[in-house]
Amino acid sequence: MARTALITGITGQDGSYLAEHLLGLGYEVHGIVRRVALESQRQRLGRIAHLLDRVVLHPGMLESYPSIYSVVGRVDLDECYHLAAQSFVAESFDDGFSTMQTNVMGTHFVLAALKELRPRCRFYFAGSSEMFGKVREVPQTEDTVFHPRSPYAVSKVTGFHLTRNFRESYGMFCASGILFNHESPRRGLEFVTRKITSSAARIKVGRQQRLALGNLDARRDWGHAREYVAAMHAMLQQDDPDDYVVATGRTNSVRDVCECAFSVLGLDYRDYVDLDPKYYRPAEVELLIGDAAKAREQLDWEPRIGFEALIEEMVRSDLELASRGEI
Ligand code: G4F
Repeated sequence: MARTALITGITGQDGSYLAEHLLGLGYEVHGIVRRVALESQRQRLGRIAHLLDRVVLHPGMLESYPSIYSVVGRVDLDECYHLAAQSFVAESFDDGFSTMQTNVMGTHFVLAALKELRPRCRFYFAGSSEMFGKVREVPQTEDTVFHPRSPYAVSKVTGFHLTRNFRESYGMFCASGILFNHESPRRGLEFVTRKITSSAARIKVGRQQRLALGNLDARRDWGHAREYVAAMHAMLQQDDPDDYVVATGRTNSVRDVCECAFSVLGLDYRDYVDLDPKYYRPAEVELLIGDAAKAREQLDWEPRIGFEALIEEMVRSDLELASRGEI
């Protein structure tokens, strides 16, 4: 019999790739989406438009326990992937309260509803390398101490501990992925890689003149989202629940992204990029680089797409969109 999975955040970058991955494995896939998304499908369901006849969408909101409870009660779930969150770090400095509300309470609501109604359902929590923040060691592993540097990161540390607490207190199968930055042509336009690739493409076709950025020296461990969702699934197939770092083990600066993206189009980023203090964060995470040895050994997971190939894929996709006037 087909296994059934629920994805919160199914309309996002990771949710859309995960839905494809699970459908490919024969799963029955359900997703929670805001009611407003069902009413304006073209704008809000774009990433899963090609999957709409193969997934079941339930209107619901993370901010409401009754809403989550009712969806969880409706479907006999084997696995739940909790990806929905306010995931833009910069925004969390502007409105820490709603980031906390959505990310902390939302996670607690999903865990509590599963405990009540589906205690045998396996649960995945989308942890983040932002939890390492002001890093205590390089590279970061599952044992590295957290030092979160933003309301977003604090919310993810709390969600991580909640997840572990449900595992240890109630014997539920709850696992967390500590995913380092992962990008793709489906990345939101506000995140730095996509901001750069979309701007470079728009500049190339004459739809934009300049690109304003913040800290060019920040370094991240950037992988491809399509590969990272396979690790999420693998975590829920283990004999015992655990936490795993998912990363490439390579770090690049924001400047490297600029150089790579513009050079794909035969341009020099130095001719177009301006620094704007508006994009600096009150507290920055300077360097992230993960050691995914545990995922390699236990999940048999390994990233194959390198940094340059990732950025080039994003640029080429954005060039098509920019040529059609869609970005
Ligand atoms: O692309 P970013 O906004 O991603 P960030 O903050 O690293 O967070 C992303 O990855 C996390 C995993 O580690 C996720 F948990 C999180 O949800 C999200 O997906 O910024 C990357 C870096 C930062 O250091 C930022 O200061 O780029 C720097 N940056 C420089 N100029 C900029 C800009 N970031 C953005 N978004 N926009 C700029 O203009």
